[in-house]
Amino acid sequence: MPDLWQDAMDHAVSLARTAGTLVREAVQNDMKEKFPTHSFIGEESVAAGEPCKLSDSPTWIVDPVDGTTNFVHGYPFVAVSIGFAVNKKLEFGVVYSCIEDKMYTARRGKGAFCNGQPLQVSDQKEINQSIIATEFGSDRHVEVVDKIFSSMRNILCLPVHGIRGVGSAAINMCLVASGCVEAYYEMGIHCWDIAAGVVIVEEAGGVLMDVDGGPLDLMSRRVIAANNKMIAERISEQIDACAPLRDDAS
Ligand code: LIP
Repeated sequence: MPDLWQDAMDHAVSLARTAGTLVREAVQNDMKEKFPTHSFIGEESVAAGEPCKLSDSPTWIVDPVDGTTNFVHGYPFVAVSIGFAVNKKLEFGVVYSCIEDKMYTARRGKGAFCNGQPLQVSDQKEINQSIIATEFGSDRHVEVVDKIFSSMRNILCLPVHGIRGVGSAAINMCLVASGCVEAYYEMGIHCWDIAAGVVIVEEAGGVLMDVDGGPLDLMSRRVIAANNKMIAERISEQIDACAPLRDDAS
C-alpha cells in the first residue's frame, strides 16, 4: 500500500530543519558578533559535539525549536527558547511561542511578561483543585516509560483536577507563569528546554524544584515548576524518579 503521507512528513521534517537552522544561525552568529566573549549552549551545537558545560562566563542557553515533534506534525505549540546565565545564575529568559504569537520575557528582579502584560502564577493551594502539566518525553525504554506512567498515575489519583501538556517544556513553563496550570514537571528534558522558562516562572512568583524535592539542577534533566512550594512538594512526593544521563555528563 502506498504511504500517502510520507512525502508530506518528509517535507515537514525538512521545514523544521530549515526553520531550526535559520533561528540557530541567526541567534548564534548574531551573538558571536555582538558578544564575542560569551559562551553558547544549544540543542544543535551539543548535537554537533560541542560541550554542554555551564561555566561562570555569560552563557546563552538556546533551543531554536522547542516542540520539534509538534512542529513536524503541525501541532500548534512551538517555541524559540533563549535563556542567559552569568556565574551559573540565570539572568533573563525569552520564550516566543511562534504559532500563538506570544512573547514571554522575564529579567531577574524585574517581573515576567507576555506580550508586555505582567504574569502572575495561580494562587491555588489545594492540589485537588490544580491542573498539572507534564509530558511523556521521548525516551521509549520500558523502564523509563513505566516510571513516567506510575508518576502520572500517582498524581492523577491524588486526585488533581486534570493533567495537560502542550508538547513543549518552554510553553508548559510559561503556562505555569501565566496561572493557567498550577505546575509542570518532567524527566528527560534538557537545559535548553527549560533555562528561559526558569526565569519566567520565578519572576511570575513561582518556584522551581528537582523531582526529588531538592533544589533545581539545570543540568539534571529533571524539573518541577510550580505556583508555590506546597504544590511542588506534593508533586515531588508522587514522582517515581529516574535519573537520565546529565546534560554535562560528557
Ligand atoms: C521537547 C520538550 C518536551 C519533551 C520532548 C522534547 P524539543 O523538546 O520541550 O517537553 O517532552 O521530549 O524534549 O526536542 O522539541 O526541543
